[in-house]
Amino acid sequence: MSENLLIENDESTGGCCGGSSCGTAPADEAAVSGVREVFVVTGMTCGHCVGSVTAEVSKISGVTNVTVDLATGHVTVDSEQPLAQAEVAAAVDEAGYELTGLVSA
Ligand SMILES: [Cu+2]
Repeated sequence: MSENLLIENDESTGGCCGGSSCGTAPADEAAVSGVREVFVVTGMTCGHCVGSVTAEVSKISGVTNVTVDLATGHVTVDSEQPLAQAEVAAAVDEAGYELTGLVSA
């Protein structure tokens, strides 16, 4: 009985990676949530700043993910629907920093 299980496992793993569905896995994540915008925020100097901005922007309704690149000041915001830049700017301002613009992807 255990031999049958082993054979089944072997077949399923081999079929998975040989199939054409492999390439669709990474793209799936980006396609799920609707909108991604990248904003430029000035004034952030350390991880604490990043945490403050991330916390405030995450509070905006519909926001699913916030990623801050401290080196560039780029704040990547994923959301279920398009956000008003003024709304994001207000959140950034609330954290104590300034949103200066939008990076076009
Ligand atoms: Cu800081």
